Amino acid sequence: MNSYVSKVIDELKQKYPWEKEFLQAATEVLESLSVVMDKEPKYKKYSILERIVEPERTIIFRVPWTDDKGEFQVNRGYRVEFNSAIGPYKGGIRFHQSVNLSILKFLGFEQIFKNSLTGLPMGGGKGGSDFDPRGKSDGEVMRFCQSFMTELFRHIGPDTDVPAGDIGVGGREIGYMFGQYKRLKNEFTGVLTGKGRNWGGSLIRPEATGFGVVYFADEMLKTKKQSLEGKKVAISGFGNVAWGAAIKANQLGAKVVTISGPDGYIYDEAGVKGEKIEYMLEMRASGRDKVKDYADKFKVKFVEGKRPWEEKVDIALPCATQNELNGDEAKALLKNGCICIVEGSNMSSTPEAISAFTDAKVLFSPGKASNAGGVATSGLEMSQNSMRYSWTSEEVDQKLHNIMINIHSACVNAAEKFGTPGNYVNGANIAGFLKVADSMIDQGHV
Ligand code: 2IT
Repeated sequence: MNSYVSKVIDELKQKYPWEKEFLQAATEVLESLSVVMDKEPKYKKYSILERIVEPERTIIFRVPWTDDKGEFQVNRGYRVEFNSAIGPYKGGIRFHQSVNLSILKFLGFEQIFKNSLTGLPMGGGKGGSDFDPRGKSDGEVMRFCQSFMTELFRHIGPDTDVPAGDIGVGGREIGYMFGQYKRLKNEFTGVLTGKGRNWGGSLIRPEATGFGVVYFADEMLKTKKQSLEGKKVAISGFGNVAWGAAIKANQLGAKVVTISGPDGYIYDEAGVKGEKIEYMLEMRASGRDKVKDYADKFKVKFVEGKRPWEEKVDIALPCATQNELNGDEAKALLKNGCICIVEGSNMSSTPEAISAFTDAKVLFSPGKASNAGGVATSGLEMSQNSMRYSWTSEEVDQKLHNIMINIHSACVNAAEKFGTPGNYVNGANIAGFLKVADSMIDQGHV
């Protein structure tokens, strides 16, 4: 490994030993950049790596709210404004009991490179709270969102930082936060994306992440003269990304046989399609967070406490959360003949899983490339808001599809140029990095 890279990784490990997820994400990116540092001494000269691993600004705040019983509750709120070299900070907000600074730094860091890959002018950021949305009433969610925005509003803006949804934050939460922002600022602007279609949201934004994952998978398969037609697909999760991926995979002729939740996974030999896909939305709206409901309703196999990677499939689309596919599961997929793994969630695979895929030379794409369709369509929402105009579904879908094709070629080209053809991890990290790093150099020592 390049000595500048290993020095920066060592320093990070010493400074933030408890930030497990952030160290994992940063190590992966920096290791990919070793070859770039060997070739281009300017990045060391300008301390680009030391700067890029440090968020420009981190905001941590108290979120007090009152539950339906009138009892006082307190959560922690965060916004990590990681990098604004190529545009305003941009990235989702996650509401989940596991949220902490390490997870948001990992997500914000990934977002820098992902947003760069989209080709749109967006910097990297991420936010959230350890608020647990499970079993909360609409009123509780609204009061929580209003309180969260009452602090956050002073730090964001359409030209400063534009949050969106992530796990636990969908159209309803964006609506409550947008309403509160508007009230506090007396401004109707594109300060958030993922808005409702009646009030500035982009068509196709809800579907975009999952559609993009499948468009990307299609491009990867084309490099091997293959397609999705007739392929068996395992999807994990049943949220927004899994839902969009299931729709598009069906449209392109694949058969989706699994979805999953924190309670286990379901296997549906007849295929997750038609009304069954729409049922995923109902499961999400119920706030129960249980995929067993699907098995009960459609009378299919439910495997408790397991993830779907033990099933025999051609393609795996992890669309649930980080580190949801480990080394043993990767080996099980490979043993069963899986040829293509496309991450829909951020950092779905552990480093051991990635090594197993890379060693086996199967098609593997990291989330920052293959799930970039979500934030790309957020970028398109920002453009429409700035123009005070809206595109049709077909126009947005076409632009999304082109963006995914472009990201795919950017990854393939960078991987090849830097000596690891077919390695989408290196390709995505390098292509995403170069644009941001060169912009940082152009803008001086900031
Ligand atoms: O991880 C992601 O890219 C997102 N949650 C979407 C971010 C966005 O700003 O649309």
